[in-house]
Amino acid sequence: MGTDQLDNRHWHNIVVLTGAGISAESGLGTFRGAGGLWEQQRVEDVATPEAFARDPDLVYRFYNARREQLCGGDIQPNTAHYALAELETLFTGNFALVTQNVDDLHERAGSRHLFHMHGELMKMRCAASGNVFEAPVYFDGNDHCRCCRRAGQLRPHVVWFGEMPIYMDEIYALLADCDLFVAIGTSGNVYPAAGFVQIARQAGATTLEINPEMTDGSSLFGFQWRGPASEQVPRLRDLLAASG
Ligand code: BV8
Repeated sequence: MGTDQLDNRHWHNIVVLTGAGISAESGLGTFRGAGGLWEQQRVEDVATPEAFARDPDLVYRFYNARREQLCGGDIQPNTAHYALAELETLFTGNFALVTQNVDDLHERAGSRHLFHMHGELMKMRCAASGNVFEAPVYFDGNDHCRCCRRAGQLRPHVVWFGEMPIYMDEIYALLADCDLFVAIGTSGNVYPAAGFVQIARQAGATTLEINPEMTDGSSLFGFQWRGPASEQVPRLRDLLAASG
């Protein structure tokens, strides 16, 4: 399908959903691609509350290693992150960015109206109080939280499988009002994020998938731009900035 029909509309409420694919070109592994994060670790071993209860040190090590990589200096926002931040500034309507990613590359590229529905790698949470703090690169069960001043309370501020994603009320409200929904770099495997396109369609929105590959959800999108985010997101920025 062409993109011409995207041209001749004035959009008012855009919701963008990003997944691990938008950070792939920054050097961060995706979850399900060849050599993906989950291939090195079984999901149930590291990203569930049960895994944390069973072997907290394994889970601390998994997230400490990802923070070390993210903060190591080699990982920078890529063209797609910057193009989304520019689009947010240039677009005269309402623009909301929902990300499944826990990295901070969208923020570092300048995005502001951002919902980290699966939490944030650079934050930690006290399991007793629920207080959220900026995380150091490394922390584990020996570290004391500032609120309870006890060890063993701190966990990654990340949404594990079986846990409720964050900002769901805000996200559902945005989807109900959107007239353009764009999914970038997500395989459409993880719910409830994978179901957002259906909610947007029910709201009458135009839907666009940006991904180099077909995904489980591709057939649900009215438009599909096949290619890497670094090429397709600047194209989207130029198109939408012009239509303002
Ligand atoms: C929940 C944080 C209840 C951890 C993550 C039906 C309904 C509701 C729930 C379920 C359901 N069925 C099953 C469930 C349970 C479960 C689930 O979905 N399981 C799956 C495996 C079947 N969901 C949950 O448990 C969720 N909680 O349901 O609570 C509820 C229900 C409804 C409403 C409210 C509450 C919680 C899920 C959160 C889990 N935590 N992350 C961490 O990061 O360590 S999920 C994890 O997967 C990441 O967040 C990641 O972002 C996410 C999704 O993966 P993708 O981002 O899509 O990454 P992936 O590697 O899969 O794909 C990358 C894509 O990029 C590919 O398509 C590739 O082609 C593309 N790509 C590659 N290069 C590029 C590119 N694209 C563009 N440019 C490139 N250069």
